[in-house]
Amino acid sequence: MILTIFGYPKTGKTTLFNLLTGQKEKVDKFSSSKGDLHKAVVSVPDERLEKLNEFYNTKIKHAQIEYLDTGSLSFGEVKASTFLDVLRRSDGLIHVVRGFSDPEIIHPAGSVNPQRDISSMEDELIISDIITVEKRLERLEKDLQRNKSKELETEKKVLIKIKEFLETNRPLREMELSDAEEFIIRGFQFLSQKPIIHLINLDEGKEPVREERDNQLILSFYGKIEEEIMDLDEEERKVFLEEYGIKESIRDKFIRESYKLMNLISFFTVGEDEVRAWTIKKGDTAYEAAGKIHTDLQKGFIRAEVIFWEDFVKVGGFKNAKEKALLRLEGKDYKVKDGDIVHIRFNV
Ligand SMILES: Nc1nc2c(ncn2[C@@H]2O[C@H](COP(=O)(O)OP(=O)(O)OP(=O)(O)O)[C@@H](O)[C@H]2O)c(=O)[nH]1
Ligand SMILES: [Mg+2]
Repeated sequence: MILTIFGYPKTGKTTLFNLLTGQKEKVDKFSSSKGDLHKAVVSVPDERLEKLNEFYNTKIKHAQIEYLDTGSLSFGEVKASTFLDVLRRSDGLIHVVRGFSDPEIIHPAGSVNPQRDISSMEDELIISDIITVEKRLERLEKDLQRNKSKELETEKKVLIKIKEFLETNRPLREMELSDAEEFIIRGFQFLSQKPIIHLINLDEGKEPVREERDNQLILSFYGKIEEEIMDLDEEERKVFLEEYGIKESIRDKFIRESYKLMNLISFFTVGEDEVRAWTIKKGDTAYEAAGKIHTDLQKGFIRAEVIFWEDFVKVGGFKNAKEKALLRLEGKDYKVKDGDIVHIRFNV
């Protein structure tokens, strides 16, 4: 899963990136980060893996998230940005918003106003999608003159509907789409359709923010304080955060919130060689889970043996579970649940 941090200049993007990944990229008041792109892969902490591994004593593989930190975008720049492709390839967007005051760091709009910047960025995502739709529609017109294909006609109809929706100034994540429509537009990677977290970087002492809407979440963090205590060990960090009245560091909070926002869940595979967590969407089937592990498992799918991780621990491992007939046999369409241990039976 790729999550991309982006936003207007000097909002604390790289500070956040460092907090989430433990990297030490340069953070500074004045120099421009225009062309920069930082990358880091982090493991998703999951205590269940340790519990499961007590039965195997082998290596643990956590689910992984790739974080990208883009250089700054000026107001109005998204549609023409060099980072457009990076944003499109992302599974989710993290928009860092300035909420801290610091007279030395100039805000390009002249004042600190998180709500204004959030709606301005939302507008920019919508505009960039309108441009994408218009370009495609132009092309489609030309193609249709040469070749009256039914498929192209359908695509045109869907895109016109999309365009009309966007022109009411609403992001695509709020639009109800049929599976067929969804399928047609998938390739465009529309920015306003992606799950987004607007993350406000606050001064210490300010009330934390949490607001949730369709696929959109507004949260806050305290960049400066958290940066200062980044190198402390976990216990000391906790004590410091408490002193500042901060309940949970952004690092701990973030993965949980992004999983929830994006409707992601984890399932496990266990064995002598590894105990491993995999990320899928809520509602994904055993067939889709098999494909996540390996295309061969999906192609040759026969059945999935499934047991909930807690039952597995309670009963004392796979062998006991099998003996007590606690492994359920599920078919292709079984909807995998968060915490399921899944073992795919397949034909080669
Ligand atoms: N006062 C204050 N300063 C902060 C806070 N977060 C970041 N800064 C400072 O703001 C400056 C820019 O921080 P970065 O993390 O580099 O911001 P950025 O958004 O990556 O900046 P660009 O990539 O250049 O757009 C640095 O001097 C930080 O120390 C904060 O919460 N409070
Ligand atoms: Mg930066």
